[in-house]
Amino acid sequence: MKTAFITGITSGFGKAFAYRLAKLNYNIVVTGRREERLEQIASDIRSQFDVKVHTLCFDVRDNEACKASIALLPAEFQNIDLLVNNAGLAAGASPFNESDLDDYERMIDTNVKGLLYITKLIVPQMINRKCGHIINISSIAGIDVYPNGSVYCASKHAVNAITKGLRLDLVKFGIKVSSISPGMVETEFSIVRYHGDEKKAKDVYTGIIPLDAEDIADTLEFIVTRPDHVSINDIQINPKQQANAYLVHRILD
Ligand code: NDP
Ligand code: 8X3
Repeated sequence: MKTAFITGITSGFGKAFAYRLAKLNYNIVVTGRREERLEQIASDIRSQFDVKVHTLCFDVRDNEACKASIALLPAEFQNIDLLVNNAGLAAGASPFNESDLDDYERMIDTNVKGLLYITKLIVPQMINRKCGHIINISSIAGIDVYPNGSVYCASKHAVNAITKGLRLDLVKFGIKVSSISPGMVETEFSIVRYHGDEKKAKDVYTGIIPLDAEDIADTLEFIVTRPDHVSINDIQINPKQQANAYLVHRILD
């Protein structure tokens, strides 16, 4: 059986990935900061699927916590075949001159530095074993830049550069590196972005049918079920009503 390590499974894509990979018969290591949710999801997955689930509760922005958690992985979870770097967020949506430096730091520390901390810790055993697959969750924001989103977009452009760089450096070890770049998907993403304002978060999806987390889990399933010799570099997936990062056709009555 293969083992997957998925960051940020307490909601949204990560939660859907955890169930999907368990369904595909992966043992999984699942992470997040909200411990109660993490344990509840892990226990539900154990009750539904005949797989092993190990939980690690830590903040990906804290490199010492990343190191300590991964160092304590039980032997049976140490050979990680698939790393899904999913934990991430947007914080705020305002013009650069009105936006908040703390929000920039949260996004860069989580989306870029957190992804690097985790990857740095997991890649060495992939290199030793000359196999493995890394899937980074990027965004349409890594392809286009939209108004009021410069730093979130910058963080996802960085994810794309890291993805391409990893692919160049790891190809000789037989390690595949992919990314998924979704457009608008209704999860807790917008609630987090608007600092808990549920009305503003809901308004993001007015007049459109957004994607949902299962659509992104379908995309992940497609990538991980290709034959070993096939590497999917990136999949960009939008709702039908979204043409690019800033052109959305809303149907309002
Ligand atoms: P959610 O807010 O629903 O989920 C985010 C997950 O990331 C949570 O499980 C959260 O867990 C975890 N997380 C956030 N910060 C940290 C941290 N510092 N340390 C550890 N875990 C953390 O959002 P989505 O599922 O929508 O987002 C998942 C990824 O997809 C992100 O990288 C996002 O940028 C990207 N994305 C989202 C899109 C969307 O429209 N929804 C579109 C394109 C990309 P906890 O709070 O428990 O730590
Ligand atoms: C999240 C989707 O459109 O807000 O990455 O950039 S979007």
